[in-house]
Amino acid sequence: MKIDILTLFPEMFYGPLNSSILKKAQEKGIITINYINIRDFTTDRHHQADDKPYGGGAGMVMKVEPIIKAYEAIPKNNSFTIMLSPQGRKFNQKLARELSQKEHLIFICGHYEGIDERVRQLIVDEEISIGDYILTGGEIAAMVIIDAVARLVPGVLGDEVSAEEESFSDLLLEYPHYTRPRNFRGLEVPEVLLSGNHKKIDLWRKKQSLLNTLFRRRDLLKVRGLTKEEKILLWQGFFELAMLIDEIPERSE
Ligand code: 4GY
Repeated sequence: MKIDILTLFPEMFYGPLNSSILKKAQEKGIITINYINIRDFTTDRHHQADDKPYGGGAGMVMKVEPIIKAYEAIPKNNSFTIMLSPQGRKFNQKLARELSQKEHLIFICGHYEGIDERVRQLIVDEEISIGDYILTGGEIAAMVIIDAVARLVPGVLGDEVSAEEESFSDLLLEYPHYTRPRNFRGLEVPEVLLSGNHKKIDLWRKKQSLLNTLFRRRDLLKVRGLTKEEKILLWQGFFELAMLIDEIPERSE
């Protein structure tokens, strides 16, 4: 997958996108990230990439010409252009999956008050928002999307199964994870995980996922639905929780 990022602040990306899994993915050549400084495509004496808004008002607006010039300088034959803003389609795992099928993504990151409307009219395929809050620019939103999309590209995660095996593809939240030591400051790892009984472990994990999702995100469960087996597992988990009441000592009235 090819990724081009149009921004006035390319240095914002260097740490996050050149660490850990995305660093490896680029070293392996599975994804290629290219940074384009919009300021390099200004033509005036002061290299001005922004200007006062027509009609007046506070702040500055990013100029259309440098962005379009920067976009036109990108070699492309089948690209998909994304602009980040709170006005966009809400980003989620489904959209991440859609974008992971594209061969070339181009991100336009705005800053200041906004971007000249004509940029959207001319080159944007989809405007995306990562949530209902206002950032100082689109850069951090672009990084969030690139991270979520890149891990779905085949070969990016070392372990091929783990991208899709994970919580959201099953529309359930994760079960709790543990590693050594068995006891940390009195907190024990659940016995079943030490049993070596993989059928039992899978059932325990499924039960934990179901309980977690029921307690924290009932909205997800209502959309997903539950099989008969899953309902039985949940009732079982429920009963086991209820049994904890009996472990509490009785207190005189
Ligand atoms: N939320 N999701 C977001 C954002 C900042 C002015 C355009 C968001 O994606 N982007 O808050 N962006 C604005 C700042 C220019 C981007």
